[in-house]
Amino acid sequence: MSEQGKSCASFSPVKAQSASDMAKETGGQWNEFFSSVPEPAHFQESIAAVTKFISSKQADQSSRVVMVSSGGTTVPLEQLTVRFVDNFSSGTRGAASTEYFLERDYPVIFLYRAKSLQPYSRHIPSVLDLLELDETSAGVNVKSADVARTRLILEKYMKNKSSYLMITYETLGDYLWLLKGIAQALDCMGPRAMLYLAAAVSDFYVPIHDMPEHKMQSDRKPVIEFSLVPKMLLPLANIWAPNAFIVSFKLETDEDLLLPKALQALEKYQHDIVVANLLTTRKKWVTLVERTGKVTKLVNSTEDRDIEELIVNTVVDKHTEYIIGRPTAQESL
Ligand code: PAZ
Repeated sequence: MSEQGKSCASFSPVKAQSASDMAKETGGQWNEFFSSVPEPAHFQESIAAVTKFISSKQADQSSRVVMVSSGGTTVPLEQLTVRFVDNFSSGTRGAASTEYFLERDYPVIFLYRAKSLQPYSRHIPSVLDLLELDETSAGVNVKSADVARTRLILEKYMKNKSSYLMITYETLGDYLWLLKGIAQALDCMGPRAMLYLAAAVSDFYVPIHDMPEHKMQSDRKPVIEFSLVPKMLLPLANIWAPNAFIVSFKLETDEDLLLPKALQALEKYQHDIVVANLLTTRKKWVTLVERTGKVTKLVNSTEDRDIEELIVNTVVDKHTEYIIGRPTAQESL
């Protein structure tokens, strides 16, 4: 990477006025959301770790940083939570994409749902099935058929483990608190920062004041009233990290909705790319939609390749164009 890096104050966001006005006008909704879901217990430590990680990269003017979000979110139904609503996401997209960003020299903040898939270890679902007893030495060996594959994974992990920072969340509230904090911390990187939002985030939640404190009893039908989660892409792209390159993901089950929804999101939130995918075919093909309206279908033609390699390589090229196209510090004055 050879483009010039910029510091925090040097950029004015290139966003339509309507989106940033709308973001400011709807500010009350985010305030209401954040006052109705508690801050995660580890919030301050997580943001301190993120800030330290970013500072260690910021001085190198050619360095970029990407935050990859990954996995589903839980929506608690009780304050002392026994039950929650969840979704299907396994975290494959985020964990695999992180590996390919590391291959492209991006330091990664990996914001992932606890117990969802992680980079490198995702290739080894069961450690016990990989091992065998060595009766001669009374030790343990990796089965000979798996040695080459395991060694390759281990080599990549050892090479890259200091270039990514893992931050966990569990609930929708934890996720959004951390997303906001990380985006604000990343704003200092200007256009060299990328947010790659692969997590499957709930659109519905129960505010704390609408939730029973204790476990719901089973002597009557439960009545649960969900509220709509405000659209976080609006403040993310217009207030929290207005200079960052932002890639969101859109999942649908009805193909007819895929493109219209992606175009609508770009128009409304003024971010950079939507990667649109269908539940059933998400590992085979995705459609990349840019703010200009350009649409590119990415198809994974081989079984032994991850589609994330294609997505990440395409998005990295677009990020390069984005950085080059931004005004320099002097030009934006
Ligand atoms: O985590 P996974 O690999 O099982 O699935 C990836 C995905 C479908 C959650 C992701 O590609 C995606 O579309 N995320 C955004 C979902 C949405 O909120 O529309």
